[in-house]
This record gives sequence, structure tokens and C-alpha cells, in this order.
Amino acid sequence: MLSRILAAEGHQVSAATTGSAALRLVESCEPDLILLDVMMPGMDGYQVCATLKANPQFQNIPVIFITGLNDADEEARGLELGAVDYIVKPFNEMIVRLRVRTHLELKRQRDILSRLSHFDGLTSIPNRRAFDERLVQEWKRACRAHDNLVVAMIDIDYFKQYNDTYGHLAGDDCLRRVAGALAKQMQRGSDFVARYGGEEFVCLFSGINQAGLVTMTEQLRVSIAVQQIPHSTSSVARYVTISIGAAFCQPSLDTSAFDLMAHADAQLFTAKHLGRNRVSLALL
Ligand code: GH3
Ligand code: MG
Repeated sequence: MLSRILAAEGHQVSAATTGSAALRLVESCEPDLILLDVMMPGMDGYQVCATLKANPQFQNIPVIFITGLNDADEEARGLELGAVDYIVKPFNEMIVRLRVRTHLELKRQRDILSRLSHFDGLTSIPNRRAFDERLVQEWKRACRAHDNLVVAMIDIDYFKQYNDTYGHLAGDDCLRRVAGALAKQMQRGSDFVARYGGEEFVCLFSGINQAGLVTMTEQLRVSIAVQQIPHSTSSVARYVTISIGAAFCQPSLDTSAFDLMAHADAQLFTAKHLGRNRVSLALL
């Protein structure tokens, strides 16, 4: 009956008849909203809700309990588990439709805000907040999968002089071009680039070997050099160049993402010190 009412509103509805089937369905269709019964055979609605809220991938999907239990304690329990609303059966069609509409609109606005807060306004690539979150996720994933992880810190050479020579607006344009060129080099789903701040960018790679790392970071350096963006006051070339410091590690409980970042940063310092427009690598 709910499916029919909501489909008639133009929503795309998928239904499951048990808690475990619901969890599988959530994985395959990643819904914007979940309507959940409390009393079901096997796993009850509270357990399904708790399982969803414990999973970072699904915890932001709003859940509305729909139940025959008309009791304040039961309602409180559902809300405490993180549900956004509670509708008692027998329900009023109009009320269900309107509440669903409201919660979908709130979800839509939250998604927009989340996207805005994870992208850099100038270059349109992910920002430092997005990178920090991605690094934590990737670190945990790599620990579980015994995969390796690479952080590459990238800094434009003599960018202060670039601004002084061509003006701040041209500097902004240059940042956009560098960001675009770096983003083009991110070829696998797990490759990630963000603007770390100012004229600094950061990349995250996994599942590459040491030879691959050398090639990959050199390609990043070359991808900027070949743009031939004129830079008459650079002491290292006649065009804009970047320096890269990268660190490679096998995440484990003895090391931390912080160490990996610190080593990449130290390598960037080395690359600058050795003359810029080059890559410096550390294998931890
Ligand atoms: P180095 O080769 O050692 O990296 O020298 P540098 O001049 O690139 O480094 P420095 O840290 O001295 O200068 C960075 C400059 O980047 C200074 C700052 O004005 C500029 N910058 C940072 N963010 C922006 C931005 O959003 N737009 C523009 N146009 N410039 C920016
Ligand atoms: Mg710089």
C-alpha cells in the first residue's frame, strides 16, 4: 500500500519484506529515504536501523519508522536510534506523503551542502576537508586489505613571483589550470586529488608498486610542465613548474596517516631544496 501511494507521487520505490533483505536492498540501491516497519519476523526494525547507523556509508540516509506500536517509549527508542520521524499505523495517506516529501527535501539540501563543503570554490576539485576524510577511510581500507598507500604533496614553484608578475587574477587562473591538469591524471577510481590550500595540492593513490609510483609522480610533474604556462620570473624554468614530495607505505597499526603526510611533506621540502621542478620520494 505504501509502495503504491509513494509511486503515485512519482517516487522510485523498492520494497523488502524482511530486515536482512532490506539491508541488502539498501546496498544495491542506496535510497534517499527509508520507511521501516518495527515488528518484522527475524531482525526487527530497530536492529535494521542500528545496523544502518553504524555504517558510515549508510548512516546519513534518513529513516522513518512506520509502526503499529502506538507508545511513547517505542517512539522515543526509534528516534534515539537516529530515525528522523515516526508514523503510527493505521496511517493517513496525506500525512505520509507530506512527511516523505519534507524529509526528501531536507535530504536533498543536506546533500547539496555536503557537496559544497567538500569542493574548493576556485578550482572545483575536492578541498582539504574532503582529502582528510578520504585519507582516514583509505587508511582503514588499506589496513584491512593489506594494500599500500601513497600521498603526494604538490607545490607550485615560485608562485609568489607569478602573482607579483602577472597579478592575482592570473594567479587564480593558473591555479585552475594546474588543478585541471592534475585531475586529468587521476585515472583509476581510487586516485584522488585535492587542493590542500593556497598553491598546494595533494594526491592519494593505492594499489601501486614502487616502480609505478616513480612513473606516476613523474607524470604528474610533466603534466604541468607540458602546459607551458609562461612564468618569466621563475628561477627554474620559463614556465610554471611544480615540486612533488611523495611517501609510500603499507598501512598498519604501527604507523599512522599522520606519519605518511609528514614524510610526504618532508620530501616536498627536499624537492624544493634540491632545486624545484622535481620529485622526491620516501618509501616507509
Ligand atoms: P616555492 O617555490 O618555495 O614554493 O615558492 P612560492 O613563491 O611558490 O611559495 P610562497 O609560499 O612564498 O608563496 C605562495 C604564494 O601563493 C603566495 C600566495 O599569495 C599565493 N597564493 C595562495 N593562494 C592563492 C590563491 O588562491 N590565488 C592566488 N592568485 N595566489 C595564491
Ligand atoms: Mg610554492
